Amino acid sequence: MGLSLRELLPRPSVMGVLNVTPDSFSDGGLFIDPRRAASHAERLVREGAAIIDLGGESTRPGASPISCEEELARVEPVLEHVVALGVPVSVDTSKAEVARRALSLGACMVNDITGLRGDAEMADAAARSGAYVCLMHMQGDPRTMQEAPSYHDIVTDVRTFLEERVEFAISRGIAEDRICVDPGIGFGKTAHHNLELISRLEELADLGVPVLVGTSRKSFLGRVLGDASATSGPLAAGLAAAVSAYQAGASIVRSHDVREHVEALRMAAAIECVAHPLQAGQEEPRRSQ
Ligand code: HH2
Repeated sequence: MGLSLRELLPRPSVMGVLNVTPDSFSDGGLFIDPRRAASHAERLVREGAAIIDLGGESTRPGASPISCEEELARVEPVLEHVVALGVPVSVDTSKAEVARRALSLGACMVNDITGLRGDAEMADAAARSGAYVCLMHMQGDPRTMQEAPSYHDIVTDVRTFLEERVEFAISRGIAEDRICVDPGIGFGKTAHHNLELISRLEELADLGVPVLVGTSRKSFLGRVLGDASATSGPLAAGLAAAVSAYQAGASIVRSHDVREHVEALRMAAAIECVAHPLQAGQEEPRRSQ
């Protein structure tokens, strides 16, 4: 049984990003060395990360996929150090074999940017080990997703997709209280799509499972600020986006800059507590059955 995801990661929680890749869009190459990765993980925990998201494959726009062996060779040497810190660990992967191995070494969550569509064995791998699962929306795949993203209505389309993915996950044996959903900021979306998703996030929060949002350092932040060719965005803009997402119902914020996000979200939570004392600490509305 164990804790529900809401108990493990109460709103608001910060998920600290640890990319052990040579080519991630904002921190590629920094933590390839397992000792540097382990000490960065320690720092993220000190700064208040409630969970560490360990990723061995970049999903930046234009990224090409890597093999399972390559991904495991990056993730495995770091995983045991991070698990030893005593903080929950999520593995950012869409490969069932990587997820299985990481879960067997102590990770407790699978963060799958394909929403369990990338590998037919992923749902089973997560269900068998009782893992927590993050189901993310992405239009297309990282190689081509930013070429011409198009939606009928971005929020309705993403909501319909996530609702279907939650049903799918439950049908494959993953407990509803172990699932969170993510609109996939920057994954097959224009800057305007991302802004609209954040501004109407309540429409996803009412699916009844926690919503995770990752705006940290993403290029739309730089683009909104006027740099049309930005490939990443500044911290202050990311914090504003994260706080807006929280105010619209997000529970978990995925970030590279943990201390700043923890401080900003604590402040936003303190204000919410004063504004809505009766709702403070209450569960979000349940999904209608
Ligand atoms: N964003 C990235 C990677 N994984 N997972 C979820 N659930 N939500 C996100 O928004 C998300 C994610 C991209 O950021 P990063 O890991 O820093 O970059 P890269 O994919 O280049 O390693």
